[in-house]
Amino acid sequence: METTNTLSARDFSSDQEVKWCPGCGDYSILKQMQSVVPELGIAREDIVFISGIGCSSRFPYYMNTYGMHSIHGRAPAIATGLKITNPDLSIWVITGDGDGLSIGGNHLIHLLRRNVDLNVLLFNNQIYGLTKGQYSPTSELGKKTKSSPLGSLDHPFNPLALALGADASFVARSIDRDPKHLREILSASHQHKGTSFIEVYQNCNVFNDGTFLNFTDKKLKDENVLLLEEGQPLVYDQGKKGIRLNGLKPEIVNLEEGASLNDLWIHDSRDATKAYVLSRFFDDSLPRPFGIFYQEDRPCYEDDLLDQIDHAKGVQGEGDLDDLLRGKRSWTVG
Ligand SMILES: Cc1ncc(C[n+]2csc(CCOP(=O)(O)OP(=O)(O)O)c2C)c(N)n1
Ligand code: SF4
Repeated sequence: METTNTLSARDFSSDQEVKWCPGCGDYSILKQMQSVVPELGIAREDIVFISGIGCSSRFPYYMNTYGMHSIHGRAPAIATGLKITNPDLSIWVITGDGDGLSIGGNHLIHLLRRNVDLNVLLFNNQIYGLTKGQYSPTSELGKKTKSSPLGSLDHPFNPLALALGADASFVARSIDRDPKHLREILSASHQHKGTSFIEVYQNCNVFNDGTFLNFTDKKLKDENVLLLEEGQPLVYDQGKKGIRLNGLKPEIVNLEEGASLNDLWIHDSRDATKAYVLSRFFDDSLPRPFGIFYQEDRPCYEDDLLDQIDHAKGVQGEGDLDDLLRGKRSWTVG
């Protein structure tokens, strides 16, 4: 058996022609994944990528591992079944904001509350890419698209607040244009036992170009990106500004005008209340956080299920499928 740490990124690149538009943010996410998996020390045959439908969902074709481009919105259900029957696999669900939050929204929230040991990567480009630019559940209010020519009236989802509300045990955000950060978050999500939910901001340069410019443009990103580091004060804008809490209300303070580092909010990813407050940094009045918002250790669904089956077998014996199907009330017609 060859383990991944004897392999390189090139070994994880499949022979399939990549069919994303030139310049699409999906390329960077693929590249970071291909360079992280060799460091995880897992056998290649023990890694599986399962996606739904969308541009992002073409991802499994391009990873030289097992994979399945499955049914629209249903990757969580298929991945759950696979994990239960093969608990040793490292399983990655690849989905988009349309696939995971429109048609697949229900499947996603139930995966999160069950805490199956999987990694979910939601590529959020705030648009339906594959079907050529209709608004999605994360598109901003007033968004003009082919399906909302007068502007969208739908209040958008905040994916991280949704994940926290569904009691996800690992919740993080990263972005296609920060490769190092994305690789760190992918590794951390693999280390976490339970469902890891990662929102990745991804530029669709054809149908929604520049949506995340505030977080990628050299001139804008310092003022708008807040990198979360465990045990560290919330500081941004090259150390000039910070965030403090007034009760549970976040306030921006200027460190060049007398505010002290000692007054700042210290990031603790095990604090669910503060994670929720961070997830609400969602408009232009506060910088946008990137990193691990929340993590907790909680029993995984597949472990509990397998224990329950073992216990039932201990009490009732192995069981026999034919007997079960025949039941106690079957008879032979003479
Ligand atoms: C049952 C069904 N309904 C609708 C579609 C059309 N459809 C294909 S992909 C998609 C949305 C894709 O958006 P997203 O998940 O954001 O992925 P992206 O293409 O942007 O990566 C839709 C509505 C479909 N293929 N099947
Ligand atoms: S349509 Fe958008 S998301 Fe899809 S491949 Fe092209 S740039 Fe990427």
